Amino acid sequence: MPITEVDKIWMNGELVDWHEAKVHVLSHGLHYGSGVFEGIRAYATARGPAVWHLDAHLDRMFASGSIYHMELPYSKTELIQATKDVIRANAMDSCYIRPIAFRGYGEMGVNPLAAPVDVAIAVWPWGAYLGEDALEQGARVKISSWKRHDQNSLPSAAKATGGYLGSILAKVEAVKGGYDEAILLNHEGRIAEGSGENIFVVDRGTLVTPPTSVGALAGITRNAVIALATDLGYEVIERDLVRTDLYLADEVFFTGTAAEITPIREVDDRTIGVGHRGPVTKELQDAFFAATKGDDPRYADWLTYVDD
Ligand code: PPE
Repeated sequence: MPITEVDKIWMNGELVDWHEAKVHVLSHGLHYGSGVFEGIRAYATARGPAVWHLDAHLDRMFASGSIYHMELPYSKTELIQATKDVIRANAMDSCYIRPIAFRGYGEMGVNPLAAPVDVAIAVWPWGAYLGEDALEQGARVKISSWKRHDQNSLPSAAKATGGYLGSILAKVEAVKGGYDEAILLNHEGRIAEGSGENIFVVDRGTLVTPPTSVGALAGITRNAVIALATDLGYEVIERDLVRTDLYLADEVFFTGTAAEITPIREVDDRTIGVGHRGPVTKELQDAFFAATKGDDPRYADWLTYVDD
């Protein structure tokens, strides 16, 4: 998806012009994938833009850094402020937010410990991840021939840049095969997640999602959907799933910051349920978008208002 350029990017403590937010070609992170990042969204509300689960996203970014011995040179409070500053500087009503911390320029060789840690936060408008259509009609997905990396190769608790090479292999295979998205199994054949989303199935009124131990990212949208569904009276369970559990489900959907809640209408050329967004997925989308817009006071804590 092409990036829509805006004016400023927050980089190492300053707001710099979009085209000046540059790094050296010998940056450690470029060569070895030594970076951690987040994807966050801010939504338009009656009180101006509000960032969805900012705290949880920044906590995960610090956790990702600590797994890789990467201490971020800013506090959480400073990064909250920086996020608000960059949204304000670009006059965004709603946007996608991409904080990244990576090993910068100054050292070569695999050992990153002496390389500086650079931090940037960019924002831009980002529409529906798998296309506007998919939010209603559902996406067509394929189980990938590429497996989700093992917990003891690349831990899924860290949202690290290098880990996305596996997602890239799976995504390109899916897209070249004419599908919208890939689902990765782990090495035991359990459903792990999409290339950039968690996955849920609806099985006779119960929501089922794989536990993170299968190698899925502990998605923040996943947690929000579990809470919303529970509040709507659904039972939600974490249980291992195999590919036929998807084929036979009443509904299947992805969750993610970029993907939000995207229904899946086909898996491996098999129609799921009614063949488009099912009623439970719709109910969850409605609850989700009401909360993101600040229309549901029960979830007021999940929003950080930029102009407070
Ligand atoms: N699994 C993976 C592999 C993943 O990348 C994401 C987010 C999720 C699950 C869902 O996590 P959460 O956003 O916390 O609910 N993927 C981000 C990056 C997508 C991209 O193409 O870049 C995102 O959605 O922002």
